[in-house]
Amino acid sequence: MLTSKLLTLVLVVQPGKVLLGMKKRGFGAGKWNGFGGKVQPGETIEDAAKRELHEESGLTVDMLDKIGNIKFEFVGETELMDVHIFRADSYNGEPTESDEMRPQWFDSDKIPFNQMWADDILWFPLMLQKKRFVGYFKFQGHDVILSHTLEEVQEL
Ligand code: 8OG
Repeated sequence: MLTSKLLTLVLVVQPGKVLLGMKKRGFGAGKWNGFGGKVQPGETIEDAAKRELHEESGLTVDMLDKIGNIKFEFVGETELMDVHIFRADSYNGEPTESDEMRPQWFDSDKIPFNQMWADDILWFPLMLQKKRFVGYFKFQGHDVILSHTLEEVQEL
């Protein structure tokens, strides 16, 4: 049976650019990504998203827009990763390197997809257009997508 683990992911967006962090250690190390991590017991998903954003980038946000939910299955593992994705269009503070992430702004047309999770190239365009989406990706290892679904939705 598959159990699932709740995770958050926040993309900070400004006109024409998006903030990513180079993951320095742990799961997804060596990849550019948004900021996020595991939801802790007793915490709402949105509070976890804000906490992880702050811990990893130094930024605080008042408002997060819920934009996506993707479930990831890794062949041979019994735990699904249930990732709740948010977009922030305004923030407070300056991006600051943490133990886990080195933040950097990227032009929206120069996102380094070849150094990111393989699914990101499929849903980043929706995220940048403020569209909402749900998806399911089945991975073999960390680089190969065996099958997936991805659809735009009106509400999450
Ligand atoms: O706590 P930890 O850093 O291990 O959390 C993993 C982070 O990676 C969390 O923010 C969710 C995110 N993440 C996945 N899979 C994928 C993916 O395929 N694409 C992107 N962009 N992020 C992912 O767990």
